[in-house]
Amino acid sequence: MLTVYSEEHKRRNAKTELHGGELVASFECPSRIDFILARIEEVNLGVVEAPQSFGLDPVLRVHQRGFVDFLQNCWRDWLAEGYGGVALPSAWPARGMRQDRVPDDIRGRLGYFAFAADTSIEEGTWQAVRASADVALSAQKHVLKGARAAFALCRPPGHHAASDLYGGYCFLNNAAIAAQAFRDEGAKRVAVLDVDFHHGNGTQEIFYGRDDVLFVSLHGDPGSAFPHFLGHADETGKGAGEGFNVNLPLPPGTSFDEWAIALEEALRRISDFSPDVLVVSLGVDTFKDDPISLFRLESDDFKTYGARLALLGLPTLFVMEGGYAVEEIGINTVNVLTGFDNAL
Ligand code: OKP
Ligand code: ZN
Repeated sequence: MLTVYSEEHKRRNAKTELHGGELVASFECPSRIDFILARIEEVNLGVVEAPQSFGLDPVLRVHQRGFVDFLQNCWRDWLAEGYGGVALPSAWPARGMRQDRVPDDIRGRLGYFAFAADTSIEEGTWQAVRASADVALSAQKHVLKGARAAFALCRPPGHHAASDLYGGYCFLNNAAIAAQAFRDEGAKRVAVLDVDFHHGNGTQEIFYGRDDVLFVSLHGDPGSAFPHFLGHADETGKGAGEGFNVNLPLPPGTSFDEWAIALEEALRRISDFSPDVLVVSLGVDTFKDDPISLFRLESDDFKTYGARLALLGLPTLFVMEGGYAVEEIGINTVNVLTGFDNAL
């Protein structure tokens, strides 16, 4: 399987993250990618190539212009305030407050466009974010042109980013941008399967009113896991999108046996939809030793479910999302991909 990868990801090197009431080293760190690339080479997964540049047009198909402008200019605007630290939100347009005015003040804009306080914006963040979207689009083109599968080694991840919200380490929704590109380039129906431990609230929001993109997610129940405010089973879509959003929340401590039962339900829903193409939001933070997640998958389980995904028989684009057990992230991620390849 071909991999697309950009060195630009290194420009995203968050100095800190608010976690458990402390400012700690960010879990979403550049070395995650080093371990994945090393493993890709170790097992000879296939060619690794750099992305092409697609500009912002495909990004603006799923994200609002004002939000993209904010991301692009945020660090400059924050520096202009003379602050010494990283750009973080600290006040939000919460219940009862105005959401119909986007503040000019950068502190107001941060709160307006962020849904969580875990994700800093810093020097280089935008450059890495833009490259990550190009990685997804470049891999998408390979599948569009007939490859059975391709791997977009995206960083930063994307599935928490909504049309005009960032947070959860995500800024632009790489998987949604690629799914929309498939639609714009001829696919009639696209399925997105999100296997990251966390609910892909951004992807859900982007496609919630649509019947041409099915979103199916297996994740930690929002009753006990980030992003806390979306991802329940009764979120099934709205309007034309009713019935085209499938959430399969699972409790803390879920083992592979239990997870695999939910996966079968997910795959049934996808098969019933008969999509032209599958986008997999591939987070491996379902691993038992992940430092911020609550499931119990073992490294071999990733190979097992990779093989199962291949049996859907669909052209498949894998888009990297989470995974924070850094030492094992290469083995776990590439196990999904080799499991898939070996089942063909
Ligand atoms: C991103 B992805 C803890 C605050 C919450 C958010 C986790 C985002 C996961 N410092 N952290 O879905 O893997
Ligand atoms: Zn995650």
